Amino acid sequence: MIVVALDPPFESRSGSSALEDIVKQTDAFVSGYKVGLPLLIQEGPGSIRRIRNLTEKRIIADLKLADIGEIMAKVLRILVYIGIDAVIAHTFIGIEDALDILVNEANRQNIDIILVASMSHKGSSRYIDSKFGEFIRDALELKVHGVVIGAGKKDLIRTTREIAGNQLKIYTPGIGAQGAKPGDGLCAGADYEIIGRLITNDPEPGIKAKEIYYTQLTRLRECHGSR
Ligand code: BMP
Repeated sequence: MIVVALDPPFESRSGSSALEDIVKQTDAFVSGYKVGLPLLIQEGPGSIRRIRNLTEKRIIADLKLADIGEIMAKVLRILVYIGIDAVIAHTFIGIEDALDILVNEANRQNIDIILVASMSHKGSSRYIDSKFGEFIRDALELKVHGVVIGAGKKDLIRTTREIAGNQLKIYTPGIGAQGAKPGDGLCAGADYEIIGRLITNDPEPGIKAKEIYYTQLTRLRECHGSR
């Protein structure tokens, strides 16, 4: 139920094997990995291939795509080539000539699309959150794999689960460094918790991931009745 956000630099380790160390140590306890601009800019696209060679878990490319459809489809084809399984895009760009083209290409390439429905930072309330209901409707209309909702937004997570049932996977970032606790997203109804620094900055990322995994299980047992 953990998706590790692999955003360098990794505080407690240096050198070219830092990324490999984290993936190898955490692989047994996590559901997938999320890679984004920090990794791509710092270590290049080859870094995704290096991860691919180490794990069969899902690799999610988090470029928060927000462009015209043809360009996003082009980016998706390149990402497929380097071994990713899912791509995150913004929802606010709209369906016509944008998300419709991206989703068609993703379906052709057998790639999952995850849409940003609400973010974990405070500023998300200014514009993004005011369109939340429409974003979820768009995600359902497009039949995408899932949505991102900040782990602290428990009401939005609950509402999404109520509206979407199991048609959307819910990914919740904002755990640890940003204040929410492991299990907060899951207890509100999420499927996965996206966790970066709490794991990647730990001197023992494998032990930390294992500890978080068992915390998630305990929290889920405790909160199950009130979900
Ligand atoms: P951390 O656990 O270190 O705070 O990292 C969170 C990760 O989730 C980062 O990769 C960030 O880009 C991503 N993220 C987020 O924090 N909030 C969002 O609303 C959406 C995200 O993708």
